[in-house]
Amino acid sequence: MASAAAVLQRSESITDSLPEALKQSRYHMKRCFAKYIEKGRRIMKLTQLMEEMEKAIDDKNDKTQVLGGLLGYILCSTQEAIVIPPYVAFAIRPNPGFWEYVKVSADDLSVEGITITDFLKCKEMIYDENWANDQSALEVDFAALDYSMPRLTLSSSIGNGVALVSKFITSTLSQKLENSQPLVDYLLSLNHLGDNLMINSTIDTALKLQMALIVAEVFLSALPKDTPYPDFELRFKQWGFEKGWGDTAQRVKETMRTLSEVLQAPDPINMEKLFSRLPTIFNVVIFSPHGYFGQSDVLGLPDTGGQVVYILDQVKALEEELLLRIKQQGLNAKPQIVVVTRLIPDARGTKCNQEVEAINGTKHSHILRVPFQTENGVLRRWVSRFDIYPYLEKFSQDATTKVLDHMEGKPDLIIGNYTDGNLVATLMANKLGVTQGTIAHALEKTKYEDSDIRWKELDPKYHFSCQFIADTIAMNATDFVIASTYQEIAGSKERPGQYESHTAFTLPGLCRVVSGINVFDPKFNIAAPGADQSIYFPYIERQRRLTSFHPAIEELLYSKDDNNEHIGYLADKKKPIIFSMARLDVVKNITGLTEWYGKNKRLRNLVNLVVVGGFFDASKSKDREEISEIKKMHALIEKYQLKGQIRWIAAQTDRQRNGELYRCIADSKGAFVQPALYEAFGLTVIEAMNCGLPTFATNQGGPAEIIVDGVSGFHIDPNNGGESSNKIADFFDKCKVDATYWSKFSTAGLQRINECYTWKIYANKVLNMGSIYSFWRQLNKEKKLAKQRYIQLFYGLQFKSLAKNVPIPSDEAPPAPKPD
Ligand code: UDP
Ligand code: LCN
Repeated sequence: MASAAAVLQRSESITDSLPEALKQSRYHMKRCFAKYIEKGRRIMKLTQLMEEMEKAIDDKNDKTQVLGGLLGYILCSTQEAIVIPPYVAFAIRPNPGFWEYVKVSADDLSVEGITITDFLKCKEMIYDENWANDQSALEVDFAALDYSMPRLTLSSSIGNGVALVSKFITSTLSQKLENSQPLVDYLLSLNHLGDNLMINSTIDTALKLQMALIVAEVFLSALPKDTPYPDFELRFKQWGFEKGWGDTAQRVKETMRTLSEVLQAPDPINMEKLFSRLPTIFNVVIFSPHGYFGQSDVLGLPDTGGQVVYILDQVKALEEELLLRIKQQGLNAKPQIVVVTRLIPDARGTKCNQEVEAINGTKHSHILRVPFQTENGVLRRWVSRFDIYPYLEKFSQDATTKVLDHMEGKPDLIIGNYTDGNLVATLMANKLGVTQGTIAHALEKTKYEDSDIRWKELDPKYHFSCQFIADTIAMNATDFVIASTYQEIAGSKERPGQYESHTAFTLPGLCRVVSGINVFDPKFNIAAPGADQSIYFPYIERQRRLTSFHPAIEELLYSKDDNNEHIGYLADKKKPIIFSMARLDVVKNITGLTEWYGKNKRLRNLVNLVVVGGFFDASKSKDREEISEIKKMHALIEKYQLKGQIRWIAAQTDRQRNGELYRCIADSKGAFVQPALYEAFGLTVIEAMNCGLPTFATNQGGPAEIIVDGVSGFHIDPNNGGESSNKIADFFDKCKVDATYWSKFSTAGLQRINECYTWKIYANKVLNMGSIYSFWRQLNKEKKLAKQRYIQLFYGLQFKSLAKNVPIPSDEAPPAPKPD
C-alpha cells in the first residue's frame, strides 16, 4: 500500500497530481482503466477497484511499485468510482471531511476535476438517465445559505463545536465595548417564569454593566465568602442585578469576575465558563417517538434497544446536573424534563398505553405519551420506525399542546433522538422558537450500500426517501448536534462518517442533494454517553454486589437443562467465560462470534462461550433478520458440536441482574466480546468495562474509539474471524502464565471509562451546549431565519408528499414483518 512519503502535498489537489501519477505508470494504467470500463456502466467500490487493478498488473514488483506510489494512495482514498465508458469518475476522500471528484478518460488517461453535481449526475446515469439529464432536476444546496457562517478547517477539530463557537462569539464581541451589546441584550432577556434573571433594565448597556460589576465586586469583597445571596439581594436589585449569579457571595463574585473579563477583553475560556454558569435552561423536552419507550419489560421489543437505555440515563444525569446548577445559581426553580414518546394502546403488557409516567430515580421528570392520530382516530398498534412518517406532523402538533400544558410554559431546550424524534423536535422548536439539539444514535444511510441511489427499489420496505430527507432537514435546522463519537460525524481515515455521508447524495427522481450537511459546521459536538454506575459498577466492589441474584445467575449460566430462558450448557465450570449480549440482528454478529468460537480449537480449550440475545423459537419472531439469526444459531451449535461449551441465553430485560451478570463473568476471569459488523456507539461495551470486564470490541464504529487497542481493551475485526478469535485466545493464553495480565486490562478499562465515558461528563457538556448555542442562534438570527424558510420549503414540497405515500396499516390486520 501507499507509503507516507507518497502522500500528497496538501497544497496540491488530486486533479493536479493525478495526471503525473498516471503518466508514471502509463502502461499499467491503460490496462487497468481498460479493465474498469470493459463491463460498461457501473458503480465500483474500493475493493473492486483494487481487485481489478491487481488483475491488470501481472508483475508482482510492478504491482508493489504502483500501489506504493501516489497512485496507490489516491486509489486507497477512493470511496467509489462511477464507470461511464470511456470515463471513470472518482470520489476521493484523502482525509475525514475532505472530498475531491475527478474524471479520468480510459482512452488517453486525461484527468478533469469535476464538481459534486457532475459526480452525482454520473451516478444517476447508472440508474435514471432521464433524471441525470433533466436540466431542471431539483438540487438542494444548504451551503448556499450558510456561505457566511464560520466553519472549522481541520479534520481534527470536527466535533469540538462548543470550543469553536466560543471562539467565534469572542471575536464577534471583541474590539470595543459596544460590540458586547448583544450579550447585554441576551442577559436582559433571561428569565424564569417571567421573573428577570441576572440583570434588569436598569443595566441596559455594556458600559453600565461594566461599571455596575466593578461596584458589585468591591461590595462582595467585603463580605464573608459564604454569605447567602438573599442577604444582599435587595442591594443588588437597586444596582440592577437580579438572581442567577450564584448562591453565595463567593460564587456571585466568581461569575461577575468572569463576565467582567469577557467585557474587558473577550476570550474563549472565560466565554465558555460564563455560559456554563448562566441560568438559561430549566425545562427540557426530549423526543423519542418510535419503539416501545418504557422503564421496564421493553428491551428486546421491536425498535427498542440502547436508545431507550440512553435516554432514561440521560434524563437522570441531566436532572441531577440541572438541580446542581440551579442551586449554585442561587435559584430555587424546579427543572422539568419531559420525554415525549408515542402512546401505544396495544401495549403488549408494557406501560406504553399510559399517558404520563414519572421517571424512576428523578424528582421532576416524566414520560409523556401522545398517540398517533389517523383519519380513523388513534392508531392502536405498534408501527415500525421505517413506517412512522405519516404520523409525525400531527404528533408534533399534539405533543406541543400537551407539553405546553404539562410544563405550564415553553421549554428552553428541545432534544430529538433518531430520524423521527429529530424531525418532530425540528417542527416543535421552529414553532416555539426554542433552541434545538439532535441525537442520531444511528443514521441508517450508511448501513445499506447505495441506499440513496437505489432508493426507489428500497423504498417500499424502508421508506429511505422520507428518512434521508427528514435527517437532512433536522441536521440543518438544529442548533447543535450531539454525537457519541468522532466516527459518527466524520468516520475514520478509511470510512466516511454517518453525518459525512449526508454531505452529498442523490435520490434520482426526487432531488439531488449537492450540499446536505457540512461536517466542519461548528454545530457538531461529541458527548459520549455513560453507563448507569449504580447498576454497572466494578466486580471488585464486593460490599455493593447484588448477591441475591447469584443463585439465579448460577442457574442461568450453569444448570444442565434447556428451557425457555437458556439452551446449551457449560461442562467445565472452571473455565473463564467469554460473554456477549445484544439484540439478535445480523449487524450485531452474535452468530459470527459463535462461528469464530466453533472454529477455533485453541479458544474452545481455553474458555466457554455465553451469549445473551433473542429467543429460540424462530416461528415466534416477526422480524425477518431475527428469524434467520435464530435459525443460524441453532445450526452453528449443531455444526460445531458446541453443547457443553456454549450457553445461549434469551434476551434479558432486568438491568440490575444484567449488571450482576457482567460481574459474575468477571469473577470467572472472563471477557466481554462485542463482535458487531458495525456499531454506532455500543452501550454494552461501556457497561462491561464499568464492571471491570476486559473487553474485545469491533473496530467498525464507535467501540474503536471507546477502547484504546491493547491498552484499555482490544479491537477485533468482525470481517476477520480467524484473526479475532486468535487475538482473544492469545489474551487467555497470556492470562494463564501471568496472573496480573487480566487485572491490568480490567483496571485500564475502568480508568478509560472514568476519564471519558460517564454521564456526569455528558450532562455537563450537553447543558453547556444548550447554553452557548442559545446565544449563538440569537447572534445569527437573520441567517437562521433565512435557512428556516428554505427548510420549510423543502419540508412542505418534498417531505410532506413523500410521507403521505407511506401506507397506514389498519388496526385489524397483523403487522407486516420488518427488518430491524
Ligand atoms: N440489552 C438488554 N438485554 C438484552 C440485550 C441488550 O438489556 O437482551 C441492553 C444492553 O445492556 C444495552 C442495550 O440493551 O444497555 C443495548 O444497547 P447497545 O448500544 O449495545 O445496542 P443497540 O441495541 O442500541 O443497538
Ligand atoms: C443505537 C445504537 O445502534 C447503539 O450503537 C448505541 O449505543 C445506542 O443507540 C445508544 O446511543
